[in-house]
Amino acid sequence: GQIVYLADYRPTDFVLERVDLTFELHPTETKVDARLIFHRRKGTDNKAPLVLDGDELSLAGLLLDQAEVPAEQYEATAESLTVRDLPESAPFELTITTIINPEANTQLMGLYRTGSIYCTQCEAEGFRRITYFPDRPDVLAPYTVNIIADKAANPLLLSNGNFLGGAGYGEGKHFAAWFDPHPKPSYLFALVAGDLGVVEDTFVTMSGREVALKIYVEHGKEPRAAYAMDALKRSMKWDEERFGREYDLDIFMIVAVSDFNMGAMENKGLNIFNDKYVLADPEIATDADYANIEAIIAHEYFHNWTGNRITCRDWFQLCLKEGLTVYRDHEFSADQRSRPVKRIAEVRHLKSEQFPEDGGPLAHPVRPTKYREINNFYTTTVYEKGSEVTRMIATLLGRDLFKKGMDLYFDHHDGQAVTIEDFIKCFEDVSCRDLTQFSLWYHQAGTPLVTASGSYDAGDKTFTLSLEQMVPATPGQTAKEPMHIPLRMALFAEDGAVLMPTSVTGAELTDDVLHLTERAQSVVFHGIPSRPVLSLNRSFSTPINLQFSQSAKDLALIARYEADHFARWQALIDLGLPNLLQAARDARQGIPVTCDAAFVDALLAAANDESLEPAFRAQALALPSEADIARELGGNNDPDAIHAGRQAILALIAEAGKEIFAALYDSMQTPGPFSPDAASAGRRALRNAALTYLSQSDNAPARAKAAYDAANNMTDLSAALTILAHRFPETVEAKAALENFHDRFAENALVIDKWFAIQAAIPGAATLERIQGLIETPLFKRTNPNRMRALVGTFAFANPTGFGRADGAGYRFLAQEILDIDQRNPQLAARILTSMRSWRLLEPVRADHARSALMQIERAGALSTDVRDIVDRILK
Ligand code: B3K
Ligand code: ZN
Repeated sequence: GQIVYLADYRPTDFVLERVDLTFELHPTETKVDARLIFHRRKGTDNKAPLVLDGDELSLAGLLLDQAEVPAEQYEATAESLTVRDLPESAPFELTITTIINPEANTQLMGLYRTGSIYCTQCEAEGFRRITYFPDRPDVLAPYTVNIIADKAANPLLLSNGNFLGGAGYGEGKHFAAWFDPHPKPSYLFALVAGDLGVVEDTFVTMSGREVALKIYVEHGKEPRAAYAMDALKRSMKWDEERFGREYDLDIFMIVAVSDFNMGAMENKGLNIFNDKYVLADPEIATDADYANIEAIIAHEYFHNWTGNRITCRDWFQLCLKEGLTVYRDHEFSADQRSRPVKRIAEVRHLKSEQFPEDGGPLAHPVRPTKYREINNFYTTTVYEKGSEVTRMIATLLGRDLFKKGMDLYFDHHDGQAVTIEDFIKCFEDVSCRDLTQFSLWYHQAGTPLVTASGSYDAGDKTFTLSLEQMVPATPGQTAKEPMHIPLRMALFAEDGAVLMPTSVTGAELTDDVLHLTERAQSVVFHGIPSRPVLSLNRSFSTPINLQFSQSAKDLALIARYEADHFARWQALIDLGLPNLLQAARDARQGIPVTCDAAFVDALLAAANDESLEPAFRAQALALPSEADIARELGGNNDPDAIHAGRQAILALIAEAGKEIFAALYDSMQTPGPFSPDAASAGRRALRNAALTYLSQSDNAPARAKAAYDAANNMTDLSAALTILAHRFPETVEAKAALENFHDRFAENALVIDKWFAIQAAIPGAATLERIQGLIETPLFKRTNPNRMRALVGTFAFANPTGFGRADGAGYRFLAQEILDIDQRNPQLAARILTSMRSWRLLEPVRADHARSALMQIERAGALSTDVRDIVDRILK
């Protein structure tokens, strides 16, 4: 685990011209012949040896221009292959033979087995587990891939690019050849072999080319791939219309597998997916699953241009492809569904995942400058904050110039491996705006805190807004520079009308975007006839913490009149949050919890407002989570008090809104056959939110049980089960429903994951024992990442009272699990361990327990680099 620094980047000494791979597949002894054609890069040292990367490899043969290489000319270890005395200018061909064991590959990086399928995962550094190679993203070449395998077991032989041909190969074997003409880095290589079913379709591109679309899934599950196929076609169309991007091969394939370390992978022409993000039908998938499938299918498809055609020069530039591609998939979903509701969901996610990362020991810039394990940098900062930064560029430039900048980027850098600086320059070139200060968003970690206060002068008819910004210190970065912060805003009169200033001094205002660029700025709005109500950071135009005290009256006005529905939702949250924080404090002191009527009234008004879409009303009713409240409280936190306080507020709202919720529960039915569209999903979300409140005021499981019995789709079924299990875990109703769910779906791994996850999230200290019991059940599979995330991951990430029980047993349990998982799958272990990142915000007794558990991990002998890196940083 050496530290890698951005500053050390230099191009390779050798240029790779072509790659020709031959795989003879075997479960435990797969033979790989890699024929690589190189030439020495002009202007580099004529004597430099060629050094290739490896990981757990052993060399079985080495030829230079078809001749055996003498032992003294090379050196091979598990981690590298060094070849000396290579031609000074002529191209040469190196043939490297390795024998690898897919069955033994439990890391799920490189070539591995999932069930009886062979599949690969190469990003970031998995290709070096297949053969010795210059395994870095700035080495691009066209690939030919030949696959030889037993025909009966592997009728399907797939790789990147276009199919060249196939034939029998004797002894019950066959082979297939693929050619990918688009030069690509090794991390985009993929191979799949096995026996799978397929769903087929076609897409005609904007220039009239027909592309074959294929989604491969387990036999018998083909109908469950229909929604993914539909999402794929919509994505292809959208990318043509919105970004002018056309697909570039004759075939686009997606393969769904059950064992996968993350969501999906954008390999050129051959995306490999966690089957959780492909398979759906009303019986097994929730509305959230459908939305995730749509977003991830789109995301991986969009990578074809943002990531594959134009890739990263080095892994420090990861946000170049990830931040941009998340931005693109967010925009896609916003166009396909409701834009404000999508924005609300994004901001909820950003605040609950990225803000804690940015405010804790794992904080790092969107474009980091050093890493010990690159797999630990596939973070919500790189992805989601990276997307927000891209969104801000679009906000600063406006839609047209942003489009121009993107076009220039595609034009200028197609086929290249580039940097964030290259990306930013395209937008500077088209807009003539200097983005130097703006670039700090890529380089400075930490969530900026903006403090705002306003004052109205009736005599002058001016409204003065004082703004201050502060970027908190983060690991390795103590002093920060002021950032360029684009704040969308509007001023409203008492009657909800928009007030337009006659002029503005003290800051640039373009349309509704106010540019905060100094540490402190005083902005004067002239010609304001009456005291305005300020709506600041509309649409969450910038990812900041905003400190701005507004009266409940002003917030209620925004919640009622803002044209920007995101801002309405934010106003409701701002009304509610102080109540939730006070409730947590009161619960801790044993004081009865109360709640402002202004908040309850505004919330119920929104819930009952038929002019608003149901999905929005459901978002309003979903209070900030316990983790959100903990973050806002900021330290010395007691998860039990936070839970009790929040429950008390829920009960007060439930009581006040009884009639409204009962009426909503009846009126929000979705008659007719199930449809996963956004409007129907919104009705279900609102109805299930109403059910949650009704069960609270009933304080009895009957209604949820009836809902469980009546449910005809997974959204309603799992919502009812969640209420039963979380609110009434010890009742016969809950127990029967859990058992029923288990028996009904025992054959369906993705649904059983929900069964595990719902139980892992049951609040309270008793859940740990339940989990220990679940681990012993036959359905628990330690080797399956989805199952581990469902049980152990959900417990650690989404159960503050259970995981954080006062005696520290939850943390000790996690430490044991991490050490165990790490033996097989370091990436998974490291990811789940990040659930401990906010341990310093706990009250002293729990914090002590958490620290001891972390130290137990740190002291363990053979830790992977992945876990070592995370535990060291969390403890620092
Ligand atoms: N690029 C992959 C993630 C790879 C993670 C490697 N540890 C999926 C995606 O972001 O689309
Ligand atoms: Zn991605």
